[in-house]
Amino acid sequence: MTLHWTRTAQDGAARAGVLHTAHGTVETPVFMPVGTAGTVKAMTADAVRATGARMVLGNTYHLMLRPGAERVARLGGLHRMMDWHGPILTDSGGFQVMSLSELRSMDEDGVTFRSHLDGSRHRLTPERSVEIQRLLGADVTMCLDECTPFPATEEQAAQSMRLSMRWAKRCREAFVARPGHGLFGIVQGSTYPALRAESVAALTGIGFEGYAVGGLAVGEGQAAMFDVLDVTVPLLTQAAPRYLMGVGTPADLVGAVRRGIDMFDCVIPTRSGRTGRAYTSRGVLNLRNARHADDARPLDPGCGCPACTRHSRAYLHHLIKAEEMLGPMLLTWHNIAYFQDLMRGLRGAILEGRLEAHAAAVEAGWAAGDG
Ligand code: PRF
Ligand code: ZN
Repeated sequence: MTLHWTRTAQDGAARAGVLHTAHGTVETPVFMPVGTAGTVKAMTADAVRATGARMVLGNTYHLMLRPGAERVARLGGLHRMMDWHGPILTDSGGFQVMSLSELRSMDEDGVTFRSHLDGSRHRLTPERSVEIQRLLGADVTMCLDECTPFPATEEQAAQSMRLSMRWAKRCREAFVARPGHGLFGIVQGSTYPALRAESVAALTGIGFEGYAVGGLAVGEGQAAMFDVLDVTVPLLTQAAPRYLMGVGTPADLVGAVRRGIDMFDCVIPTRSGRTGRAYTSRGVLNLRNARHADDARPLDPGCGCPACTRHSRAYLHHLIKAEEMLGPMLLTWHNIAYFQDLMRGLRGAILEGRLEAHAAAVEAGWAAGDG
């Protein structure tokens, strides 16, 4: 059977379910840590698993440039190379080409670009993107799309979205069905409800194992993002998983789960861990700040990660100030663990039909601060 999702509970628009993949099952709503270049930065695969994470993301763009998709395949695929034996979702490359590469040029057939690493010339088409994701061994393959820049006029957004829909059709045709593997379509259309609806209709007509909402968290702000979800998610089939790409802060995750999103990925926990920021049940702390220098308390007393159970805020502050590698390692571990705890709490609340009260309590904790 191909990759599929089963619903176990519904609370308002929010759903709890199970994603069944070639590398095991994952409970949703799920947050996938980002393992861009074949590693969740600063974490061993065992450490990632110990946070509670069960599915990670990899990137076509980075891995095709280095070490190369065919080389990853020769090394036994991304799972074996990373020693990550749970499910992997790979992004298709289009978004990273636009944000990272130089001298890109897009045409109907695909996108040509120069590597941000060495300036070498490369090309991605829908067919090649799907092939690379197969070589990597992705459980979930994403369609090649264009993440429409924000802001865009309705005309620009329409042209961009319709190109992505033509590419989605080509990705579907190029994708080779294998048990436990699936292809997700990506809804585009910027902030225009009519375009989002047209995009959902186009993708639904083609048929995918899951549907992603793309083109958000690109500068429109949380209120506009939630507005787009309010008009888009109800149009998506109840039967398939829904994935909000590149999102987000803990508050974004709670708001999107309440609106019916099942899957997320974001660099926030990993990237902010490397810059000394910690997400906790009492809000965000910047460990660079001198106010932590003599603070013997744990980062988050409710957290079971090594940073919280074995160390003080003062020590974490010292590690960050001294630019010791362990500082980013511990804060990344903590942040991923916090995001996993947050998702576990949301899943439990949906299963017990108390999501609204739970979300209010979580948000009150962030607002209260840590004293
Ligand atoms: N498309 C793809 N990857 C993405 C996005 C998108 O729109 C976003 C937007 N937030 C993040 N990653 N393919
Ligand atoms: Zn912790």
